[in-house]
Amino acid sequence: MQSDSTVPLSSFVTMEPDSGISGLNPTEVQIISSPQTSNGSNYTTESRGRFPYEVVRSSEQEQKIEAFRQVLERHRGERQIILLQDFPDPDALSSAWAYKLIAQKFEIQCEIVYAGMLSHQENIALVKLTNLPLQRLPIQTAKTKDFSIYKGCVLIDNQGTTSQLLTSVQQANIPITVIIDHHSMQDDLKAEFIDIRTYTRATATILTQYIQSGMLKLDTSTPEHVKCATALMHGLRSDTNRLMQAQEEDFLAAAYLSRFYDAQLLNAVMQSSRSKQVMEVIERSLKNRMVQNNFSIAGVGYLRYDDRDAIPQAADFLVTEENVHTAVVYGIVHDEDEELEFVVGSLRTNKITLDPDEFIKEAFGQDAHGRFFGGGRSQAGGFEIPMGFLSGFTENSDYAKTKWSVFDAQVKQKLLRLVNPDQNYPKGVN
Ligand SMILES: [Mn+2]
Repeated sequence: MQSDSTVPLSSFVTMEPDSGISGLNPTEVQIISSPQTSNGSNYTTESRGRFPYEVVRSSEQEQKIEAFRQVLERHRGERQIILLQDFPDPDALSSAWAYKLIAQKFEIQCEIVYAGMLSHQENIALVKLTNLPLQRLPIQTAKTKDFSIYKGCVLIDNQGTTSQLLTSVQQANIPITVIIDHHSMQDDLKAEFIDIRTYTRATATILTQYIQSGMLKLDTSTPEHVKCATALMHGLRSDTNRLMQAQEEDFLAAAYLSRFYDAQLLNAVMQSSRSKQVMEVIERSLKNRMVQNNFSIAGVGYLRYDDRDAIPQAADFLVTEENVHTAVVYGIVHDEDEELEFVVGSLRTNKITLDPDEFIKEAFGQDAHGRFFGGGRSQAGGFEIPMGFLSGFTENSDYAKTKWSVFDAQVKQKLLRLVNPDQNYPKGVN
């Protein structure tokens, strides 16, 4: 990798990873190999099993678990709606399922819903092979749906900014009961219980910790438990780049799940192949990419709504190129149902000092209501910019080309401003 001096420090680069990039705060989780805790008094252990490692929780973590338990207890017997991002990924899917199973222990019945598409082959395979309880709730249906049966709404692996459904649920005056996420803080949402850990690699790790604390006793003779543990393992692996970016707590969660998951089932989920459309988008991204300062940037033109997940898959692929630490892939996604178009993009990075959330926010800014066009978590980010008045009329191919070239140039300039700040914005020189 090139030396950092070629990439001028700007506000999106965090040199001192105080938010936990270097690992968990050592006072938060302690691993012991012997019954004595090394530094003392503040820890309580769960009952020791036959495994040589046990998680020791700080009193702060114990309080969080207790608060979670109390919230669920307060809502015993109610129905809740779990909102996922419009394009749910394995981390979101598995974590929502784990929440649903935990909530069941409190006789809370949950429906897991999403508004968009399951377009990634692996996600379709995950849902099909595990019978993951999930419902698609398109936004048109949501607009007329009676939400009054739900006493609360739950956001898992998102904070509402990536779900079109939140507006409908809020209009129905359904309170947000729980938010569990690991993305950077988005809107200032109020909820009865919030567990947002921006230093944690996967929401599946957080849910696994809740399970491990005794909120759900996993049992290998219960197929649903085995499948959910397998889904969590997949979610955790997929948000940590197959554990390569996993931290101690993720490995611990994975170690715990390894007692329950079905390795063959996980293998079957991961064997799913890429669709032809995804291959074509990857091909376009390869052809169109420009590499500058270790950033690979590629516009892929127009995509159908159903193929939107090809964008992150192309970014995953581009970031594997030698001398590239960060890839950004974007295109114009056409939503035929709503007659709307969006510029949609994904960022993937291996550069530990690059914060995708800040990078995306800095590059694209906010809309008229002060909402950012995107954000991220460690090593990944995304954005979605509504094209509003400029949506549509792409059946005319000359016009479509012109429109794409304008948006392509605009997105590139916004990105390049951060990639080579000096080159694009010479200070005081015109
Ligand atoms: Mn996640």
